[in-house]
Amino acid sequence: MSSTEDLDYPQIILQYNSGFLVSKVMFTACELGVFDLLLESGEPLSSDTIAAHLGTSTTGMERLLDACVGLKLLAVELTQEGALYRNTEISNIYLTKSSPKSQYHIMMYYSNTVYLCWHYLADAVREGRNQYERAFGISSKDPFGAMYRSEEEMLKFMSGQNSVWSICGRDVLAAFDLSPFRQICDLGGGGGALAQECVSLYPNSMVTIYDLPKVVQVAKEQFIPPEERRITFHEGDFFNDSIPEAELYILSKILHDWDDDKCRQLLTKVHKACKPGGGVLLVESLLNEDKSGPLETQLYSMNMLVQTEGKERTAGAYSKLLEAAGFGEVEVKKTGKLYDAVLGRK
Ligand code: ASE
Repeated sequence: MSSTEDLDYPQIILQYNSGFLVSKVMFTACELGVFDLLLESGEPLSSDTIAAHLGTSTTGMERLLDACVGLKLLAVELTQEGALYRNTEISNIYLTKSSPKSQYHIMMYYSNTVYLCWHYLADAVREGRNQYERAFGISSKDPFGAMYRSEEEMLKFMSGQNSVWSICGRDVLAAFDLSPFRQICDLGGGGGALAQECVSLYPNSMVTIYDLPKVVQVAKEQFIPPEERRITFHEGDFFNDSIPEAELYILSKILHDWDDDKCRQLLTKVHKACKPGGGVLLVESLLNEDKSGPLETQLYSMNMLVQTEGKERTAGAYSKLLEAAGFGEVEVKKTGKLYDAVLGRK
């Protein structure tokens, strides 16, 4: 701590105290369409104009905009007509709905679903399990039954997961040279953004998206263009149904949903289905071996507690799971971004 800092109320406590307010301000400005309007308008706007366009109160909107300025998500200039607000470059790229790198959908998922589960974080820690019963009044036995409790929730989750790959997809797929693998199966591939990134980076690859029938149906109808011939679909439940043969299996943010037993069960099944010489690519956010961080991953692990049966793990822990299932020559690549890559071979 620096000598100028007040020990009676250190900066770190002040900041963490209001951390959740910060998230909700950003989520709310996104949800109400503030960043979209300012992008479309092409010129700075007053809070009254923004409030009128978005159908909100003027008093609420002015305060929301000012908080966004404090967060550096908006810039303000004082003119004769009063304060005028505009997007920052970061907001234009990541917080507008139409941008190719938009994080809008994951934010809406955090704001309207994840946020409600986190209300019961203390209960989750006491009980060591997810909080669907308290948050939504539904059984927590089957986490994906709960997460996909309605078509709308499933769509929000799929869109949210897809938006992450616009930022990290290329890095995790380029971490290893996957060009020798032609026949790829993306287990739990969801909306298919990673599969699309894969066929674009490796033009000779064919990717089968394996997911629950209702997920595959939505992926076909709403996410993957029908002219994309290099992507096919396989409907099933990877714990209870058979897994098709492939040269490479991608398990992207799958193992973090499950406990060690279920992970070993799934990886053993994948190992049996895998062609000799083939492999498995795990895409996950890796914890440091010494438990020192990264903070974002430690927080994700808490989120896995409130939402799933899983947790985030170290590269060492994933290597052990792979080896227990029969995979060898395990290699780890940290990308420096949120998600990393672990490759095992049969
Ligand atoms: C899952 C991923 C997520 C299951 C539940 C989830 C995400 C949010 N909720 O496999 C997206 C990634 N974010 C986190 C916190 O891991």
